[in-house]
Amino acid sequence: MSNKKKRSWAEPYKIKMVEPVKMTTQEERQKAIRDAGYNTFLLRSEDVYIDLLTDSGTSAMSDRQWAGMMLGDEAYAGSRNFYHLEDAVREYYGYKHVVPTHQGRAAEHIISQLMIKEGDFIPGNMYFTTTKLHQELAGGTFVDVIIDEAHDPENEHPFKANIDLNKLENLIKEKGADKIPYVSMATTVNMAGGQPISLGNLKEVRELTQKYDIPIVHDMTRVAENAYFIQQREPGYENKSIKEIVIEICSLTDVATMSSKKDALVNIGGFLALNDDELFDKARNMVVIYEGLHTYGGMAGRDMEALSIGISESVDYDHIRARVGQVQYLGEKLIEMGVPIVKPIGSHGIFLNAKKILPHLSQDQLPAQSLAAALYLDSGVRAMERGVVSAGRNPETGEHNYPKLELVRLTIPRRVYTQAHMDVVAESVEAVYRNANEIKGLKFVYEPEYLRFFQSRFEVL
Ligand code: P71
Repeated sequence: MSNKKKRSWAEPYKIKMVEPVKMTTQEERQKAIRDAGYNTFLLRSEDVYIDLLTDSGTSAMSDRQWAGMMLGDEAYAGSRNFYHLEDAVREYYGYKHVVPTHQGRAAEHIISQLMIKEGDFIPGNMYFTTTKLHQELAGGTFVDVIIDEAHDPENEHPFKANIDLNKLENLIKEKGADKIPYVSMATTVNMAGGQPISLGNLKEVRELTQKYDIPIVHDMTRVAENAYFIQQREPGYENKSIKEIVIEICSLTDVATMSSKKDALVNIGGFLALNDDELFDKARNMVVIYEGLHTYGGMAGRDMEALSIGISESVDYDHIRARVGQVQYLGEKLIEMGVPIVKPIGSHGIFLNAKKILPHLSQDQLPAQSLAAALYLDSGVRAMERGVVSAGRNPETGEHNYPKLELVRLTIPRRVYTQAHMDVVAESVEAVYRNANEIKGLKFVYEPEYLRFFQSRFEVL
């Protein structure tokens, strides 16, 4: 027998505990989605069969992490678990200092307040909702300097999170380096479809910004997933470990904000990590105003312990191959079915191209929001809108921002669902896609001021 045949691989874990999920009828789902104002954020999770709203805080912890929870030292000050976290951040990411926060946006809040002045500009590789909002609340304006390919869902560039050096340098020259407090660089860009940045590009960005003395703030929420793509795709890195690549990425940046609810496999938590002693003192002082003492920053001791262990598990090759592999499995199925999705397939989810699936709806009719509601109705699969609703309004004109990407995200929690769940999801997406011409648009009936996608309500047009 030829040994050239591709061999299957499976998840590098077995299941020790199960959480039953509720199956619902079409009538029950019809009522649930109407009661939720056609916003999947407002559904009760009990009414959801397969929950692909987000990979944030929804992953399954390992037995080692659960054992770590029992080792929580819930002292107000100087908990042993904080020192374990500090050790893990130093060993796996290489940053000198860590300030724990309750989750990622709290770290964004602190760093934005400390580094941004009124009238500043913050270039970044595509916006993320909370990151941009904190930059704006601090008086700054976000400027997108990602390569153009990132805005084209069909473009198969292997590193769609790369920064366009010309866009970046032009901005620095136009505004002046003193108006640019830092470059906001994310590894695996969420809104672009979970797309990675290459180390080659990051090195060039580092060289350019050092010339102007501009630091780099790294959103490292999914850095291990980015490292996996570098190992798989970037020449020269095929024999490096995920851990080595993660360390190299972090070494090219000055500050990092982390939502540890993703890569780091915990249900809650985050941190700010940085090298500069003076900035660390300021951050450590600010965290006590908003989060808690600097040795817990809004996290319980047990959660810090689970996080330190989660960080070590996140760079394990077998883990990351299975995690990204599961997403690729679902994506490849959908491509085979002819469903338009963002390509290449990203690391944390599949992004359905709602503009293409619902060509009869204008962006004002909220195609991605409508598609997410239709998918829930079909099978109880919960997804998230990532289009015009997420993009919000221009703070000056009050008009909707119209992003080029109008997407529905099927986000895969880590170590939670099986391949059979992925099959059920693919079949439901296919069924919705085949009848897409029957899907009606939606209109806003309630819209809050900030991060409107979370709480807005809609009615069918
Ligand atoms: C995701 C989330 C959670 C989320 C946040 C906002 C709107 C919808 C869903 C959170 C991230 C993230 C990146 C790259 C910072 C945060 C904030 N993602 N950077 O994808 O993906 O972290 O949620 O811990 O505050 O569902 P936080």
